[in-house]
Amino acid sequence: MRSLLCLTLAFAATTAVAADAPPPIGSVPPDQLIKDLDRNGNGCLDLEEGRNYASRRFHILDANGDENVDATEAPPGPMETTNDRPVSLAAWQDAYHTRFASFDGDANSCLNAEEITKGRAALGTGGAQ
Ligand SMILES: [Ca+2]
Ligand SMILES: [Ca+2]
Ligand SMILES: [Ca+2]
Repeated sequence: MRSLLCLTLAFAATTAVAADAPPPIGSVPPDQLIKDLDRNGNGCLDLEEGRNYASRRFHILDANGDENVDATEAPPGPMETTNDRPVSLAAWQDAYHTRFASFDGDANSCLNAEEITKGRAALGTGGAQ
């Protein structure tokens, strides 16, 4: 958690979002992501492990508690899973699920560092974000 906290602080310093919000899941290095979020210790990021992180971040970003994250609470950015604003928790999670499935090359509902790296690279070349 220590390095994730450092990332959080670095992110907060460069943006206007809530200071205690964790960084977008897409901005955390793959090895770090698995190290920090692998609760069941199977060495990869399960759908639920990543979704819990994304959901927790949503609630922290939702400063006014209206169950939507708007552009003032979290401006769209290159590392965000979805740039839709305002976005509901359900839409936020749906975007995460879609992203997860596109990364999960062997369809075992768990992402290893290689799948995350490849998935992010594919997004970069595909121009999706
Ligand atoms: Ca896991
Ligand atoms: Ca809100
Ligand atoms: Ca997999």
